[in-house]
Amino acid sequence: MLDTIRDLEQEALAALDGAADADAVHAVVSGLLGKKGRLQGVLRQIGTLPKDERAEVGRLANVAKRAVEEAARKRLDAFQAAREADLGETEWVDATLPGACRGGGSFHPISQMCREVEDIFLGMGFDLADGPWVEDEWHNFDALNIPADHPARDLQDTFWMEDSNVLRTHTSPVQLRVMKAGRLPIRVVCIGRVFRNEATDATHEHTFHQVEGLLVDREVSVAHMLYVMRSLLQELFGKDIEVRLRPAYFPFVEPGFEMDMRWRGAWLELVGCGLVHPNVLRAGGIEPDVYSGFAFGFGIDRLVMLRYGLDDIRHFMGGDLRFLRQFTRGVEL
Ligand code: FA5
Repeated sequence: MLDTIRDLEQEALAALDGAADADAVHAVVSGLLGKKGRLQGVLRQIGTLPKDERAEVGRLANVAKRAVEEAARKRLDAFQAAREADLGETEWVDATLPGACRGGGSFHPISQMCREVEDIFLGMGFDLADGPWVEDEWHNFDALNIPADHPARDLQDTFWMEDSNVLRTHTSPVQLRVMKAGRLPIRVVCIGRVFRNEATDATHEHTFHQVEGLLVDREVSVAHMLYVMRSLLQELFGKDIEVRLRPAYFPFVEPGFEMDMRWRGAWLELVGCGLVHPNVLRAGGIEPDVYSGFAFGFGIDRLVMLRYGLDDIRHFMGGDLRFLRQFTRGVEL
């Protein structure tokens, strides 16, 4: 039995010498010393020996066990040291490589223009105002000097709700909401979605975006309005932009104008504007003999078309990512 133990020890030491990796080392150790290991198998037969031989067998088994454990530890240390020495070669990271980039989103071109216009007006000291998309008839029409039997109602094709509310056809009802809030003087812009029951074509959408401006104070004149409108267009299209005012009819302003801008040799109709009609001031709870004001409204979508030379307004709501991906400037969120 003593020889068997010595043989097992030598065999295990040789196997450890030849072990290719840490797993092989663990396999040798458990094959010899584990509960079902070969040394345990030998020791289980110790009871069959004469008593005076048993102590020597036990001692030798311990010696063999320690020798194998010591050799295994040394092999494992050697593997670990080799792995650490290789680390610089096998597991290095190039910190200068560009990272894997997730495709970032960007703002819709309409939203980009809305933000730009918003910034310009905030810079001129205007506040932002807003109102609901589902509007009542009074705010959308009556209070704007467009009574039910007035032909001006036909100027805007309207989506009517079953309860006689409407999807707002323009941002002008926000004028009334601001006036009724009761704080004077007023200097606000509202930028938002509007809806018209249009037969759509390249320049007409059923859902588009308008900017509404309202300034109410004492002794406000067309000159103030002209200054603000011209400043806006100069900021958007450049300092040497040429504009003109033409008389136009909107029931909620008097006098009313269209402002045109000269663009590539032609006059483009851009902004509806005028001095707020006394009836509208009254509907908003403002005394027209004391206060006056100007209001203006224009479409954002057609401005964006102009800027990028787009030929069809329906691209904006079309949801085609190939179209939208062309407008990735101004992506900072
Ligand atoms: C109005 O909506 C007035 N509320 C504007 C206004 C405000 C005038 C304050 C005076 C004082 P109008 O219906 O013209 O006006 O529309 C204004 C702008 O909205 C147009 O110049 C155009 O740029 C845009 N627009 C109108 N209909 C459509 C449409 N179907 N699709 C895209 N843009 C449109």
